[in-house]
Amino acid sequence: MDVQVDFADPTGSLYVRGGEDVVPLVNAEVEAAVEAGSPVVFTQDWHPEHTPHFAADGGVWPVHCVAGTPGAELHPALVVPDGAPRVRKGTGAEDGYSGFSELDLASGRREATVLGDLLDSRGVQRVVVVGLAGDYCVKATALDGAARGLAVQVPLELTRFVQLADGDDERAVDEMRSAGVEVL
Ligand code: VGL
Ligand code: ZN
Repeated sequence: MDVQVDFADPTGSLYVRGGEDVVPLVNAEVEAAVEAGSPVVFTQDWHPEHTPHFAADGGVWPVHCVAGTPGAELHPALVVPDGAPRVRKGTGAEDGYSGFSELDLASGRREATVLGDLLDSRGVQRVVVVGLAGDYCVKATALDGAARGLAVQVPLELTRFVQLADGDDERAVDEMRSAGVEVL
């Protein structure tokens, strides 16, 4: 999830502390998955210049991951296997958290991304959710995955938390565990 410059690089506009440290571990997980013949999907937070997701437009976040900007690129040290699908989310007037769906803040409707179909078409029953950030995108994706009936694992070594408020990391872990996500 969202191993992008704005989150994972210390110069990023929404730097998640320690984000760069997960990159080599994520690479190892990706390599292991590829060797096992398992599909690997990369997500990118991919926002318009103006969205109610940003503080400037009524939301909570600094401007980040604007479509097509350097900050929205995947981290340069991230190894992306040839042909690995990318799912972009947060692309409209939406929140950008779950890889499976986007909430259109204007209409209040939740719409599916391609991720669910992609996993279904490959017969995937178990997913490992890694990357950034543990209290937002990783959590939302893990919860949606569990709600779809997937077995979901979140290895804590492979994520970092934004922690807008103290304890957000523990609350996110509790929430995921309560939903049946295996937090390792
Ligand atoms: C995320 C904050 C704002 C995430 C996205 O992908 O975790 N967090 N936008
Ligand atoms: Zn975002």
